[in-house]
Amino acid sequence: MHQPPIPHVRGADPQIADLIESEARRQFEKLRMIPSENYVSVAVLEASGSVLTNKYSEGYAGRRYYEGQQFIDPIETLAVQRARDLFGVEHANVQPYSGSPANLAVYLAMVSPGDTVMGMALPMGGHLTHGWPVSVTGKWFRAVQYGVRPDTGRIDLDEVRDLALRERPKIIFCGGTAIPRTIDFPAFARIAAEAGAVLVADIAHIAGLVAGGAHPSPVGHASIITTTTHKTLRGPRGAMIMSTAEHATAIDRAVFPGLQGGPHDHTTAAIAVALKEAATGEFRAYAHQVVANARALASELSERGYRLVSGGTDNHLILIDLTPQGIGGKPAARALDRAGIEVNYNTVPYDPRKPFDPSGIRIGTPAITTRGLAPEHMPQVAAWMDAAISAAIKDDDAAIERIAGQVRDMLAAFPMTGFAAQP
Ligand code: DSN
Repeated sequence: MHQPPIPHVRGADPQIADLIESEARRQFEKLRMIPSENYVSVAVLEASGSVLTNKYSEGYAGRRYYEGQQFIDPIETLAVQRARDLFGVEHANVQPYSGSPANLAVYLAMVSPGDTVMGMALPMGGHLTHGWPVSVTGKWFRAVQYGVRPDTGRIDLDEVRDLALRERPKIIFCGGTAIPRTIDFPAFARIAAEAGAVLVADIAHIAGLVAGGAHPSPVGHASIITTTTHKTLRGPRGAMIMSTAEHATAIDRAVFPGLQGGPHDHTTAAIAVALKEAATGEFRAYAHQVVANARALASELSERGYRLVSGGTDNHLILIDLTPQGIGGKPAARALDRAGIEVNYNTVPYDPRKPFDPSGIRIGTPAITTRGLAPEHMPQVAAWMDAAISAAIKDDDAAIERIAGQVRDMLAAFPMTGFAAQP
């Protein structure tokens, strides 16, 4: 059953209670390998589900537009201080509702409609809000986009430099959603300085790795850093913008009143709890284990003939081009899900197929590492993935069902925060 228990939801709304319980069990029984997902602690869940949701707090600590902030102000101040301490930044704003609003606030703070901005193209591993044409950031700004080299699957920093010097963007985003390799923040900083741009590091995917010392930090290189709080950082759905003191006022004004109204105080409290957890030695070990698991899994998959974009991984994420297997990303992801392995279909760089039916799948180890899986389990995980994809190619439903049962049996031995197998 769900932890903490939800008897009041059950009393008031059995339909929703049933769905929440089913989702908790689904999360318990599946290898959750979407790289942007995780399992938060029960402490984070409790803070998210607290009476803080009842409160309005437009403004910032000590400067609010509503009364009754006696306890909200210290909660937000603690969250801000913990973010500053954990990442070593001069300023933190913990109010953005999620990653896209955080990035939009950066645009509002730093540029005007029509200005040139630069980011990594979405199909190359960037994010919608880094200037992709269908996003407001690609419609309202003159967005120029960089990618990865077709032969290496890695960012070509000479190409980034040439583009930046030619186009003179006001801001340059580095980071993204499907980048399996270390981001070279010092190199991006040198390019931004040469081009007269402000460097923005979007570390949503790797924030927990940065906090845990398993990925280099952008601090000292990017003067603005955005992140969600719910991926490798293992907090609630939310986001933060961190910056040098120079940009603090512009960022704060852009978040509120520029873009948002009242912050979600229950989320702020849960972010504070997650940041406290992320400052522990246990979390550092977790961050390193996430990377060790991804490396072990990448090596197993390579040995089984899978084509990994960039040839492997340095972080939590693996992008697989399934073209050699002769199956699209979408049918593969669907088969894997039925086999108890949850991933997402994804474009690969230079994908000849459409984004809704792309060539690849994107997998990651943050959630399975939280469950307690270690590198010694990765050969089995790779074998199951391989068997499920082969079964999908052969339409072998029985094999897929068999794998789902084996995954369920294995995971029964790995406790999940948020679910108790025995009430
Ligand atoms: N949802 C994020 C991810 O899955 O990477 C992107 O917005």
